[in-house]
Order: sequence, then C-alpha cells, then structure tokens
Amino acid sequence: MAKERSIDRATQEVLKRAEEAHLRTAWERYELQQPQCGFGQLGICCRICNMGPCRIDPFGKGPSEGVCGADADTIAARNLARMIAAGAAAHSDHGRDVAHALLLAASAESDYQVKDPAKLREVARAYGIGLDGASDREIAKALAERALADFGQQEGELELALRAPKKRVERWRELGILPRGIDREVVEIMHRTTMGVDTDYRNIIQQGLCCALADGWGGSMIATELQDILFGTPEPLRAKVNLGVLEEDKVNIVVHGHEPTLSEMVVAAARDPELLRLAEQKGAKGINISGICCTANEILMRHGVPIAGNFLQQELAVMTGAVDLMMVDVQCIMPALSDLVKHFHTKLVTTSPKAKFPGVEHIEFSEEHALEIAKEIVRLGVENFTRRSGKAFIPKETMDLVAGFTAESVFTFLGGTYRATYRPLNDAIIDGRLRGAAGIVGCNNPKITHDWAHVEMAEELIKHDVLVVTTGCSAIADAKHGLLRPEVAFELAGRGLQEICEAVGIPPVLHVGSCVDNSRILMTLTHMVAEGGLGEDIADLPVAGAAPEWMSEKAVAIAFYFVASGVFTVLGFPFPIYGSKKLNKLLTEELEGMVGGKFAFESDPIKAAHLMIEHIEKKRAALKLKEVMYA
Ligand code: SF4
Ligand code: MSK
Repeated sequence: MAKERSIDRATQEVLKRAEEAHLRTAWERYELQQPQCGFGQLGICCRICNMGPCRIDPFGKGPSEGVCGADADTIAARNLARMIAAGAAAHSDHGRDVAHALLLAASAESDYQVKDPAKLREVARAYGIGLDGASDREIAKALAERALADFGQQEGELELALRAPKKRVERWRELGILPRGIDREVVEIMHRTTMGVDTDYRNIIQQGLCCALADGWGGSMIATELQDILFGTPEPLRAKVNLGVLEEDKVNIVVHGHEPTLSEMVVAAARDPELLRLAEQKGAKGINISGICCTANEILMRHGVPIAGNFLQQELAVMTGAVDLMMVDVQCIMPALSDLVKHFHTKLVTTSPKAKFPGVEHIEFSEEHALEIAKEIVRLGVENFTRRSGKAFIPKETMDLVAGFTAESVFTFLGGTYRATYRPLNDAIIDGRLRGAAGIVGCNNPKITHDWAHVEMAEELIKHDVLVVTTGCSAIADAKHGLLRPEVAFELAGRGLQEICEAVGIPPVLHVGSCVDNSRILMTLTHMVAEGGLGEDIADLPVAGAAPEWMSEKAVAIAFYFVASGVFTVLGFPFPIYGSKKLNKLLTEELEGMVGGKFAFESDPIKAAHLMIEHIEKKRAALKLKEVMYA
C-alpha cells in the first residue's frame, strides 16, 4: 500500500507506522472521499447564486442549463477563472507583504536590511526609478512604494510585464490582456463571474489570461525580486533533503508555508547564543531548523537550510515524533495538522492573521517586530523539547542536493564568471547539444503516486537532452531522488546534456526556488530571447512546461501565465472543464493561435514528457536549427 502511495522510501516508512497507529493521512482521507463528485470533476456545477446550486447533465438527458440559463461552457469557464483569481490573489498577497517588508527596510530601525544592493538597483531601473546619488534606503523606499502601487493601479500597464520580449508585449496589447493592476484583474474576474455578468466562455478565459499575467509578471515577480533584495539573491549551494534531516538529539523546528519574511528571522533566531544555551540546558545538542513546502525552498535557496519534505510529507514530519514545533504561515497547510498534533508532543503555531486554526496557538507575526517574534517561537520550540515522549521515529533517508539557481546565476554559470551571458546556453541549443529546456513545477496530490510523476518526467526529459528547471514541491521530489546532484548527469542525462553539466558543473535539473519563483523562469526565457538566435518571442523558444502532480489553485494561475507567455504546458490532471467541449478545445487547441502557448492534459509522465519533446522539436524545426547531436 505504502509503495503505491509514494515512491519515496522515507514516506513509505512513516506511512506504514501511521497505518499501525491508526492515524489518518491525506491518502486515507482521499479514499474516504471516493467516489468524488463527477459534476465537480467536469466543472459543471454552479453555486454562484442562491437560485442554485445548479448542475448540468453531462449525458444530455437532464438539464442543459442552470436556473438562470447559464450553460456548461459558461459555468465551467467561470469556475476555472475563479481558480485563477484565487491563485493569483495568493501569490500576489505574498508579494504585497514582501513589498511592505522592503518599505520597513528603508528605515534604520527595522530588522530587515537590503542584502542585495545590486539587485535593488536593477529592479528599481526596471521601474524607471531615478538612481542618481540615491542611497540604498532611498531607493528601497521608492521601489517598495512603486511595487505597492502596482497592486492598486487602475489604468495603464504593469511595469514588470514590460520586461517581457517586445513581441510578446505587443501580442498582449493586441489581445487586450496586458494587466493594468494586480488587484484590479483579480477583482474583475470575481465581478465578471458573479451571477448575470459575463456569459461568453472565451471572454471569461481572456480575463483569466490577463489575471494570470498579473500574477506571473506582477505579484509573483514582485515577491521574488524583492525577496532577493531583502534576503539576498540565491547562489548555488549544497544541502540535504528528506525526513532524515530531522535530528533525534536536537530541538527540531519545522517551518511550513510560503513567506520567508518570518522564516528568515527564525533561521537567525536559531543562531541566537541565549537560545542555544537554553537548548543545551534542556538537554538538546542544538537547534535544527528544517522546512516543508515553499517556505522551505526559500530558506534552502538562501541559507542551505535542509528540507524535511514536500506537500504530502507535512503530516509525516509530525508523525516522526521528533518535531518539537511546527510553525506555519500561509498556503498549503493542511487543516488536519491541528488534530494530528494532539497525538504527539509537537507544538503547532500559526503566525499569520490570515491563517488561524481553531484551538491552535497563534503568535501573530508583524514585520515591525520580526526578530523578536521569531525568537519567541524558537524559545517555545526549545521549551517543548523536554516534552518528547518515547523514541522518535526518524527515517534514515536523506539526499544531497545543489540548489540556489536563479535567472542571474544560470547566466553567470553558463557564461563563466568573466562572461555573464546566456550565449553558451543558446549556442548549445542552436548546435543541437541541448534539445531544449523544460520547467517542471507544482504540487503533490494523493490522486497520483507521490513524487512519481515529477521524477519520471524529469528523468525522461534529461535523458533526451532537455535541461530541466524546477520549483516548489516538484523540486523537492527531484531532490529526494538525487536529481539535483551534478553527478547524476553521468547516470541519467543524454550525452549532450552530460557534456554541458560536466563543463559547467551543474546538475541536469536546476532548482530555481519556490512557487513565486516561477517568475525566475519567465525571466530566464526572456534572457534567452534577448540573447538572440532562438527567435523573437518566448513562443519561439524550444521549451515546454509541466505540472504533473498539481493540486492548488495557485498551480492553475501559474499554468495560465506560462501559456499566456507562450509556453506549451502539460498538466498531469485536466482542469475541471471536461463538461464543456468548447472550453476544452479553446484551451488545448485554439489558445495557441492567440497567445502562442496551449495546454495538454496527460497523466502518464513519460507520455507527457514526449508531448513536451515533440513540441520542442516543432519549435526547433520552425527555427531551422540543426538536428540534435546525439538523438
Ligand atoms: Fe444556477 Fe445560474 Fe445561480 Fe449558477 S448563477 S447557481 S447556474 S442560477
Ligand atoms: S508548496 S502550491 S503544494 S508546489 Fe508552493 Fe507545493 Fe503546490 Fe503548495
């Protein structure tokens, strides 16, 4: 059973223990949900107004419209657009909080400081902020204010979206999907999809594309860029991953969620001499911070802090009995944790005013008192160490990894320290040493064997000389299976990719960060176009994207902004749209003529990888590139 659930050994071991202890996990709860609602899966139920809930009969025997007359196309498009709005809102609200932290960093008293002044200046330049003679603090203030204004901007064009290749920007303008302001595009979806407004499924999806762009080139990009400014732009580094990073004899504090504003401070607090002394007094050999999900990716990328696991491992970390405190902020936190911790000594602490759990201790985070609050949380974890009862069950599995790649460091790495350029990457694709590049991102989902689709797909692509970049829980899956080690290129990559990995010293799968850091992939694609030789638009590049185990609304927003940016994107599960043939056709065929990208749905990761390879070949042929060297 455990093997069908996950390909990860540590996960299998803890799942076995959970079964013996009659503890439920997401996998059991998923089984208890069977059969899941067919109308929901097809996207043809609507409860937008109180004349409903309404549902459309997919077999054409029952009702073909809701009480108001909305048909399957309208209902499915509205539901999907609302998923995009929710995903964009989540990423963008994260970006807003980071912008607020940057504003605080402009004052001398703040716990936050500008750590990357070069990036501060680069992003300020993108906003057209005058830099002459200005101090870091002055620029930080001006930039934070401009970024914050992007959320409420009512007219005009989002400044960061104009970083995209010229042809792409023109296409967005022609289609009327260049975002005006971040919040505005989210709100407009909510308005258009309320009862009795937009009925045209094409028009609804058009706004969905616009809102998704406001996420990728707006909210998410603001989050990534400003985090780099505040916490430092990541550099390649070595670290470890999987539940085996928990340490029996140390205080284990696990941070889980998405925003690094607090977890950065927790990393600093764990080095506090007073807290380290306290840990010693309690009988611990130190304080061990590790992470789950994207907040883990954030502190891994910048500090090499180990990752305990990805999305489906959050409950399993608690089940080891070794976690003294789990601190959560926002997004991807299972409500089940609050009951689960009652079976263990683990203290669960919520920190965001946006995410409280009934009965769970809440220590509210504020950027104004960041370090003080982080110390309070770490202290609580240290004090809880003595409450551990019995021996912890920590699986031995850990894996080495190299992470910390960015649009900038790929640039430097591939170009060599003295020649920071994308030229070698583009040339490798042009010469056929590399077939192309692919982004594999997104979550885990108990509907599919945990980590399996991520790993299979990545292995198949690198075998065919496709360089893979990865983020989020996909990156953690690949890391656990050793794909983020440079040496894996010799075992699994095609000969062309092997030669590049050897020459440059990089793994064939590059970890570029958290979910908001998918914006790094947008910038990487932009740099590739700017370097020349691979067309004039992102849609011309021999690249593709995938989210083989997606579950979150945020993944829907991400998939849409990649497609809207011109990238062919394969999802492991279809969107809930199969109740509308027209909507399916629009997304999987017709979008390509509009935005240059389109969707495919394929649950077999090997077949999905070959859809991506076929697309890459199609683009190579259009660019009249040579045959790949080692086909
Ligand atoms: Fe039913 Fe129309 Fe109301 Fe939806 S908006 S619940 S389809 S009446
Ligand atoms: S954490 S959004 S489960 S990737 Fe970003 Fe993982 Fe998906 Fe959450």
